[in-house]
Amino acid sequence: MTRLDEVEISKTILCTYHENLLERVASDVIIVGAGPSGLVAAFCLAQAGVKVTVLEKRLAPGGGIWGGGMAMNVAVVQDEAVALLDEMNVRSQRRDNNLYAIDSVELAAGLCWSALRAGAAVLNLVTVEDLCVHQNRVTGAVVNRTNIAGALPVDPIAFSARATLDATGHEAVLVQCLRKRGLLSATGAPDESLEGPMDATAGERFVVERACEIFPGLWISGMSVCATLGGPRMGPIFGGMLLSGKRVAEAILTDLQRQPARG
Ligand code: 48F
Repeated sequence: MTRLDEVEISKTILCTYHENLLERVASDVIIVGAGPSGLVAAFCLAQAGVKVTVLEKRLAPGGGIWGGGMAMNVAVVQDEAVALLDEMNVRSQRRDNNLYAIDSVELAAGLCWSALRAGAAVLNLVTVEDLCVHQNRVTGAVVNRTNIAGALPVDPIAFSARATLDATGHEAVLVQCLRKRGLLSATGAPDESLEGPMDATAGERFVVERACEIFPGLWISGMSVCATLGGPRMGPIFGGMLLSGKRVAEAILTDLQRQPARG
């Protein structure tokens, strides 16, 4: 075995991490939340050549995927999502009624792997506390280490992006940052919203069709869409989350291509 110097191991971590952090302080797109919708959006945008940075507050990316339904680690999707899973090399097993079952661990790992291999970066244990807003446009995220955020009197730092995606799930954390200051009112988005009771068909359609730019520079996908606009919850079915991420990525891409003309 190679003779090891402990300090050289430390230097390798420090240099590699901080080189990466410095590289990621400015991105085309920041995605907040590494759940199913955020990871698919990261994959699609990175594949299109966009510089994407995913910020995840927990140790493990994957969001709600790991728990499947009632902590049984099986994720279910409908047939519309299977082509996307195939593209990401995630295996699914066809069951009855056009439903497909996926091992939750394979889904979480497969989405992470695909997003990384496409060129996205994922920074874990980073909590987004707030947004940067300049001239009525979101221009980036205010971030802190998860163990520090809200626990110690330590200021956060800022990351910039041309587009920021709120993929934080039921909490819609970034939307709430604007809402509590009354900044969403002018956009026509509701000042308050409550997820509706469970309706799988309507909820799945809602998260795909209503994924959008909710405020200049701020986009929503996945459960953030329901939490922001008051759509129905859909329970343990994941196809809509995946397709919502794809849909929002396509919309962001179109917007980025138009942005230089905006001046
Ligand atoms: O909740 P989550 O999986 O969001 P999603 O992509 O998918 C929802 C489904 O998992 C499930 C469902 C399916 O029927 O309804 O709920 O909409 O992932 C959200 C991720 O965001 C992270 C959080 O840890 C999770 O991994 N997150 C939340 N707040 C922050 C954050 C924050 N302030 N900063 C960074 N990450």
